[in-house]
Amino acid sequence: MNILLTHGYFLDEDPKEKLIMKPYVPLGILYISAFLEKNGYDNTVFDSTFQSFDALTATMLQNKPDIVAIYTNLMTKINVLKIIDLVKSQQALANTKIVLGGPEVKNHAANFLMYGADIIVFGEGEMTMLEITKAIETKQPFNDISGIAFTDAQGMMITTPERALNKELDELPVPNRKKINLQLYLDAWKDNHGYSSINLSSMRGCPYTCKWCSRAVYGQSYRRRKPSLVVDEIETLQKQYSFDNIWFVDDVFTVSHKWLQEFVEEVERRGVKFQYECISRADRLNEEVIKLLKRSGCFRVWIGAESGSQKIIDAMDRRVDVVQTREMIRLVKAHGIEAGTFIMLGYPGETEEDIVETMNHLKTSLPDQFTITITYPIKGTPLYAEVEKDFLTNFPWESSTDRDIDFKRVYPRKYYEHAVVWVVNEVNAKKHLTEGHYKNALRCKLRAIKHKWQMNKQKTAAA
Ligand code: B12
Ligand code: SF4
Repeated sequence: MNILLTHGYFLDEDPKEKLIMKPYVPLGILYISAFLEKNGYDNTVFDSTFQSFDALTATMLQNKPDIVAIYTNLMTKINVLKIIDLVKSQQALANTKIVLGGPEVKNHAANFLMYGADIIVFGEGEMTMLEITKAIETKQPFNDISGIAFTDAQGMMITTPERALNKELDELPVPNRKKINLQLYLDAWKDNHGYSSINLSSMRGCPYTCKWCSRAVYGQSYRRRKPSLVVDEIETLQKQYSFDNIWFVDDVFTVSHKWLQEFVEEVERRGVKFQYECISRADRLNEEVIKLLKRSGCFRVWIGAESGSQKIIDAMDRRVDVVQTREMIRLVKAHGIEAGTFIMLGYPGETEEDIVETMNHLKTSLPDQFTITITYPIKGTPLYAEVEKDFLTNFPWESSTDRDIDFKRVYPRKYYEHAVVWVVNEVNAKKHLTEGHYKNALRCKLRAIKHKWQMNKQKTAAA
């Protein structure tokens, strides 16, 4: 069987991501690649990140794979559709089966099938992909494979029963990083940021219920690898590559304090030294946990507050206390760990008062890093269901993503776009003042005033 795994992400085509330049390897398909290999199916990974669509076309035409298996997320969807177009337009690829997986496919399965995909995989892909490969190889029907959707001979969409979550993460082989040129990623980091970073997963799923968050792959679950196996993976990576930082892609790294304690003990027992960055929640931190993070090499922890307004945090069903968030940012910094935080603006019901609270929250806690995005609804989330009736846009599915959706908010979207720049500059002005950089502070303040004026204009126009 000739299997080609790819992911439709072309860094060169994304001016925003090119500026950020913090690429990470596509862990999902590397997990699948390793699992197929372990079960006797060699495969090729076309890692598109540093490649072009033309190079992918050439590889496909040369390889003529029996299966092209593509990771699909919200951002790569349009490119994935282009890959489907490619397969469908080439006589040489007439026998290639298109299999899609990843977070974007579950809630758009019918669209992807109608567009030309052969099989849609819901949730975790390792076992499902193996069964699909065997079925294609032996020309068996797909009906007995759980966790998929496909179109039958009559053109009807068939959805098979859900696949149970993989309880034994420890039995999975580690991502097949040897299939890609990881050095390209490390060099991109080093050249642009002065240090390199590598991604690693120690858990799957999240037990929380934030309304805007997509749980299309792992559901509302929590499964964790044995600490010793995670440390094994780190040690192996250290032998194979030279990198400065590890980015744990885990949804909430500190969700289990027991696991963290064991992990730290394992790291110390073996004397492994590394630096890492992870995501947490304020309610899963306390002084003891922060000390554990520090002891094991954590240099930055992201504490997703999402808003400085408790009203909005509650509307998101985020289940954290904004005061506790501020306290944890302070405590993390006091222990010599950098604090990062994620913020969203434009949530349903968010007024200027809420935005001011968010700004004050950031000014008070002064995290080392923060990112602000404008809320958009991802299909399949409770937020999507909540605002669907208020959609202001109706773009064709083939040429848009959920990120393009606008919905009726307290003020127009443009208002929130200016609010993002306003908040960023107000907070940065405060930071510069604190550090004695008065010129920079003044520059930020002037930019903030300009965007506050634009916010007022948008508000008046909408009234
Ligand atoms: C780390 C991360 C990032 C990082 C790094 C991304 C990277 N390249 O690694 C950063 C911070 C850059 C990022 C950015 C964004 N992200 Co992000 N990210 C994640 C996160 C937390 C982990 C991803 C990961 O490595 N998972 C571990 C691997 C093993 O899981 P997996 O990829 O899902 O793979 C499994 C299955 O999906 C399936 N599978 C995957 N591919 C395939 C292919 C086939 C053929 C098959 C059969 C199966 C299959 O099998 C795999 C193994 O079981 C996920 C949430 C999560 N917990 O997964 C969000 C997530 C993927 N991100 C999301 C979003 C929305 C974004 C942004 C758009 C946010 C924004 N800025 O607006 C950007 C887009 C960036 C981009 N250009 O693509 C959403 C995607 C929703 C969607 N419908 O697509 C997620 C699910 C978060 C969420 N819960 O809402 N992200
Ligand atoms: S936002 Fe984070 S804590 Fe909330 S459900 Fe998603 S992964 Fe879990």
